[in-house]
Amino acid sequence: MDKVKIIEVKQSVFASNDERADLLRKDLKDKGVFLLNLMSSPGSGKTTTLTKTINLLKDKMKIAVMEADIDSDVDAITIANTGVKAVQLHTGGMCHLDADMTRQGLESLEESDIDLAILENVGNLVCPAEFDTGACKNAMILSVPEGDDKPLKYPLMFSVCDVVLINKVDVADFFDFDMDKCVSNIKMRNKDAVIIPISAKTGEGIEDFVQWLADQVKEWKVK
Ligand SMILES: Nc1nc2c(ncn2[C@@H]2O[C@H](COP(=O)(O)OP(=O)(O)OP(=O)(O)O)[C@@H](O)[C@H]2O)c(=O)[nH]1
Ligand SMILES: [Mg+2]
Repeated sequence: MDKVKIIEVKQSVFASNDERADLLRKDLKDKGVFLLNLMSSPGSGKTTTLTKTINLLKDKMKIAVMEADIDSDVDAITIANTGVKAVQLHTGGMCHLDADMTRQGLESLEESDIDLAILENVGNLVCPAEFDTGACKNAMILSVPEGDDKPLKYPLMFSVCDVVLINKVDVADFFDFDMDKCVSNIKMRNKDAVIIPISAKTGEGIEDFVQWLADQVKEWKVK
């Protein structure tokens, strides 16, 4: 039997993605489900970060993950190996998910009582930032090898994010990456963004992200 389900999600036929996104957020609120949308360029460490995060949180809350990619099921299998429910969403070549595609993904999880649903969006610093998925919070990962100038080049991605994880700090010595410059570039785009340097490889900083995430889930459920 296949390890994970693969769902072909279809682009929304609805005119207003923003309205669909607000509706999805309201439904999530009513059900007490917190949805995190995780974005980044390909290979910055989304799946590795999620694996570490899930291992620290899975005994405290019920987690389910949607892995969105143009093809393959490798990320969903990686996440399913942590023991939480994971589905692979195929976007039919699209470089992002919209709110209705996200709703199709949530329905395909076929799970009740989820506390935390996570969407690993398609790896891309442009299109995913343009479409509200209906998530309660947006997270993005910028990894050290990509360079500290990315907030200057991709403003929207940084301005829509609630938290920015600066990943792969374990290899910082091998790159001309200026952490202070990076933080100030992010703050220029989004003064309210929470910034957490991490290494998904060594685990450095992951507990700080887990704490941030657990606080968001708690806050979403009580309000
Ligand atoms: N040195 C180092 N390597 C890392 C770290 N995090 C991830 N990697 C490596 O970076 C590569 C890509 O990691 P993934 O977690 O697959 O990245 P992703 O963002 O999920 O990639 P896509 O889903 O393809 O967009 C893998 O070889 C990881 O082992 C880190 O903190 N440090
Ligand atoms: Mg991945």
